[in-house]
Amino acid sequence: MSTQRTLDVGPEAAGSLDAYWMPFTANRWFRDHPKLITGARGVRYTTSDGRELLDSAAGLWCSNAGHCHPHIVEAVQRQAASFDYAMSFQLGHPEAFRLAERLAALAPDDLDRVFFTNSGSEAADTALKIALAWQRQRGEGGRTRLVGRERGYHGAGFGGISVGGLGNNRKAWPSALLAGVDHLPHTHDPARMAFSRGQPEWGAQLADDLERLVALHGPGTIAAVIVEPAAGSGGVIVPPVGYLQRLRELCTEHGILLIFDEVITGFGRVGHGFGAERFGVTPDIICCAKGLTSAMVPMGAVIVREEIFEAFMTGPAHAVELFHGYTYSGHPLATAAAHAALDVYETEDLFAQARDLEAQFEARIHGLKQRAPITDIRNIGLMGGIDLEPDPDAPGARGMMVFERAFERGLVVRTSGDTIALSPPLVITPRELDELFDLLGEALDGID
Ligand code: PXG
Ligand code: PLP
Repeated sequence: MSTQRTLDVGPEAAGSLDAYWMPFTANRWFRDHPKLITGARGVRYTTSDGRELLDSAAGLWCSNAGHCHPHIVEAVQRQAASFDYAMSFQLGHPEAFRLAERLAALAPDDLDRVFFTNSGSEAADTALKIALAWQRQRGEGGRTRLVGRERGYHGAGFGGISVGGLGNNRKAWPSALLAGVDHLPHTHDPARMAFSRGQPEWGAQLADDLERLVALHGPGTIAAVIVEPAAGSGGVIVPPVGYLQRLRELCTEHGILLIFDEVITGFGRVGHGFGAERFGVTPDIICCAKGLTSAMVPMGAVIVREEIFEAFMTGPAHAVELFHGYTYSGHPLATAAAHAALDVYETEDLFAQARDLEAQFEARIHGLKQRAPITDIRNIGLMGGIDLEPDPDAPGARGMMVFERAFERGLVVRTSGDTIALSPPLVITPRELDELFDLLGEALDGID
């Protein structure tokens, strides 16, 4: 057994860092360079040693209303004191029905039926299961194939990693990936679109690859295509002008369901309720999570077209129509948090605020170009990606260095390999946004 590491996290507690196996983390590095957060408010964290940090990532793309928003805190406290939980199968509670209605109203067109989950991963798996089951239900049981996209992220479940397109997330489980999955090409071509602002002009035709897959496997074989309208984890990949429209046309033409995974792009991240609205394309199914509760309590949701729901409403009335669900689907605490987060988005007009901040965000992120060896910068709404040129001898090292240097200067940035992803809380002020980019610029200055 290795030497136990201990850490003083304040007068009230001293603990060991050994038992917790951290998610998507360099665990040994963390034990040697621990960074513990003990408080959060608005756009800032406090650390165990009493420092303040500006949060450029809204948690992990999720604390859209800012941390510990008083309205959401109060709603959750009140809920916890009055009604914790009731059986979620065959019993319901009124607020979950009301929340489903609010989400249906936020989603485009006839995406009017809502299935609750506890995370984005569960939302992605749920959407894929509904898509496959729906095709059977309507007599298209031959449609068993699923199509994702390179560099896509749809969570960490077996379904999500199968349609996902991040090699690191798949390579340890080659035998466990779903059969019958193909991937469209990703849309990031630095040779043609480096440093583009907003949507790149080039690349709509990359959607045509779906026709190749239809031809290859034959008509009537593909159940659904799942994409993030703008990819987040894969490095903030902004859809080329016309790309999502083309994908929509092809899916409609070939009887394929189009699933938008809006776990990141939902709830104001691109200046609208959903990316579907921002990009003017209506999918058949939307997955969401994260900003749904502004990360106060975990929750995800899958919003489907009325027609999809209706196709399941056959057979005897007493029979379960879809054998799927979670103990905590529509959990009362998460439901209360989601209502309160939606209240805040409405009363503080945060989606419009994100739109208003987009020009400043765009100008400042592209202003970083000369600060370090940077090969590309991309932005849409309040999400942005910066690619550092990898050190040929140590890929990922520059990214880690920026993370550490920013942290020392009072800024938390999300880095993944040599890509920096920015997604500040929507409540950030213009002055705080300047502070964020000033600090990031300083962190980048030392990189060569
Ligand atoms: N779909 C998408 C599009 C996501 O971005 C998930 C599904 C999974 O959600 P859960 O709640 O199961 O994590 C996500 C989550 C990062 C990062 O820094 C991104 C996510 C999660 C953690 C880190 O890129 N996205
Ligand atoms: N594993 C076991 C043994 C269970 O009993 C259950 C739920 O009853 C689950 C997993 C699934 O848990 P959840 O519904 O919280 O996803």
